[in-house]
Amino acid sequence: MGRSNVGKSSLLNALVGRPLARVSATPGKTQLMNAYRLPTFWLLDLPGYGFAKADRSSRAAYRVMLEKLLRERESLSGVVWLLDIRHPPSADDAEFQGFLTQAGRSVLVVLTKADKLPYAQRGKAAAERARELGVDLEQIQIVSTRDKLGINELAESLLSAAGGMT
Ligand SMILES: Nc1nc2c(ncn2[C@@H]2O[C@H](COP(=O)(O)OP(=O)(O)O)[C@@H](O)[C@H]2O)c(=O)[nH]1
Ligand SMILES: [Mg+2]
Repeated sequence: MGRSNVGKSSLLNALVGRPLARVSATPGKTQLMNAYRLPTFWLLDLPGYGFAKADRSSRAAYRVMLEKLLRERESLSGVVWLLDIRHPPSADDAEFQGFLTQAGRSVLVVLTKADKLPYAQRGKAAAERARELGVDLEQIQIVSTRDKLGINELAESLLSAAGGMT
């Protein structure tokens, strides 16, 4: 889950090692919830929030879908929440965090597009994001699909998070 254009589909493809999910040249392309079945669990690629062009009724429908998923889906073992490593959480991110907190879901924060920052700045940026989000640094993983950074580590975390829930 995460903002439109944060890198959800790219990360999903990097995790499974195949181009299953469509990576958008134009933001806001993934309108449906796409489910991918892996050997021991499913990955859901959700439509991103914060797409400025969406009209009011589709925003409302989106919110209902999201709240229903987070509140009611018993088989949902956790949420992988993607944020761009370079930017503080937006108002849309804060709203989404509210949904997550209310639903009491376990969350793994993934900071995307690390290649966009020089190596030496990544640790500091991650610490800032952790502080802004109010989460422990250990709850955060840094990835770059472009540089194939952190993908295996994230896969390990997902496997262990989903492992007890099959
Ligand atoms: N530099 C860089 N660009 C990325 C990375 N991951 C995704 N992108 C680019 O960001 C844009 C949006 O990616 P996409 O996966 O479609 O995002 P989604 O809307 O969240 O599914 C595309 O142009 C991707 O090529 C990354 O790790 N590094
Ligand atoms: Mg997408």
